Amino acid sequence: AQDCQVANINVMQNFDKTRYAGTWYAVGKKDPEGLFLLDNVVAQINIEEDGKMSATAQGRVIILNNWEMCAHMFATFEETADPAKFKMKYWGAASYLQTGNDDHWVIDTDYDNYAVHYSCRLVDADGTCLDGYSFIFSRHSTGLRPEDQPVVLQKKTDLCLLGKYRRVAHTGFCESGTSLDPQ
Ligand code: AZE
Repeated sequence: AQDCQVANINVMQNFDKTRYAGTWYAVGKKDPEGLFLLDNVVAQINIEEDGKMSATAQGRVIILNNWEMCAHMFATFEETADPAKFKMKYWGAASYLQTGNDDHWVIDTDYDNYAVHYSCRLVDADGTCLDGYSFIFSRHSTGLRPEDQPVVLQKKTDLCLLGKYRRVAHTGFCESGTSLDPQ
């Protein structure tokens, strides 16, 4: 959708949520307005016994008075008419973290190496996205395989977000005892 209309964005065909399940490391992100996950973002997608998709995610955030912490987040997903488009309800393990109801669209994935995620929070009057975010996920914390980079570059272009992504560092911040959350 090079007209940048949110309604014309192509998502993954024949999306298979069971193959999407498992651990994804964010290796790139385009931020929305306001507070957001900074780095060390890891998502774990689960399929519940009733077949519904859920997720946990973590990432470094800075809240309130420059308080740096590892945010532990939970999400449930509501299916829509398009199998690659979900409504994601999410909340934090601690009450001062963010809650919300965002779109969760899977733009493209090979399930084994990369996934391109997109969420538009606010569609402008002209049909383009006024406020949204996107993650480039990898099954490998080290980044994308060289052969996946051109595919992802094309998807960033299709989303009209080329040049708006930042690399997501994985420094181990959320892996040790640095979390101030209740477990
Ligand atoms: C996502 C996919 C897996 C589940 C979740 C995701 C998004 C989480 C946020 C969290 C924001 C937290 C903030 C805390 C202060 C897309 C990675 C829940 C957007 C800003």
